[in-house]
Amino acid sequence: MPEVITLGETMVLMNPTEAGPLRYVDRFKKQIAGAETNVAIGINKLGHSTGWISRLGSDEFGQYVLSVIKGEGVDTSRVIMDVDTPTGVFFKERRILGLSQVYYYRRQSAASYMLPEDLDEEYIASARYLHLTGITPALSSSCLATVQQAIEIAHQNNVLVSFDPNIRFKLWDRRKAKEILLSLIREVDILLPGVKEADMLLGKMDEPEDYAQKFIEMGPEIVALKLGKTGSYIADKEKGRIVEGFSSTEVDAAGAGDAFAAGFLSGLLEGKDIFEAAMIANAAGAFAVTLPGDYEAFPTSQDLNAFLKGNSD
Ligand code: CKP
Ligand code: MG
Repeated sequence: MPEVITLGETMVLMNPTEAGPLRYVDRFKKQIAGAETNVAIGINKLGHSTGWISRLGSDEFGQYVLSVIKGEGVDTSRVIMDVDTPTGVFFKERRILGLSQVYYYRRQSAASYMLPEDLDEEYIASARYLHLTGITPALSSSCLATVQQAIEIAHQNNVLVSFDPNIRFKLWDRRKAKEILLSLIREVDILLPGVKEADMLLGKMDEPEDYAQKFIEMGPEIVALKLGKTGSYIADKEKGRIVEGFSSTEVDAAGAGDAFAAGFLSGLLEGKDIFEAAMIANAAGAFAVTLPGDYEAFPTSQDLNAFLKGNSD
């Protein structure tokens, strides 16, 4: 049974091979993308077993997504293939001056129909970590109920829950996002927010430690606040500090947060302390941004060891 289980939607990504407004772009590379499978693939590359719970359409795109994820070594035995609903699709648009964005075609997708009854309790109970993100509860009320139920199962079975808020304003409005995400954050063990997400959830604060402190008061045992190239601020109930980041050449930032989560959970699985785990997480994040696509540049354990050795010489 997998050491880490994730749950969420993975879509076909139509990734333009050229920059510009999509009305002028006519070439795309077909890939797959989804925050939770990014994490599962990332942990797998670092040498630990992972499983993914979801629904896909029983269509060509669903078969494609399934075979890529299987091919990356993630257990897909609990994925439901649904004949009545389609696999989600999204497009990236690469522009200058922060105008890059994504266009989702995922409303009423197969994954948006996930239900608490889809969850195999024994499967989740046998894992060490359950990784969730704030994307899934934004997809539908049944997806929110599924996430809540998965957390409940994890708690009953001493499985630690890690959570990346991954706030997507294209999926829900600010007020609802804030209310639901804060209620979920109270239930998780490890929280992995970006600093902008922390601003949105808690209001602007002066220092990383202020956000971490506030989140810890709410419930999580560990907070890893992602600070971009600076690195991350890591805290638990007793201690906290910045762990410096690594520089790398950025080609595509999508997936960096997921590589961070993969590195952090892999570190914890190996018995590292929170600061060592954060160093691995920062390094995985530095790898992730170097290629187009979400997870293709994530490091293997050999890559990571060579990189860390090179950076310590
Ligand atoms: O926050 P990240 O850039 O790491 O997340 C990227 C993923 O799941 C992307 O793969 C996309 O499929 C999504 O986030 C999403 O639903 O937005
Ligand atoms: Mg993210």
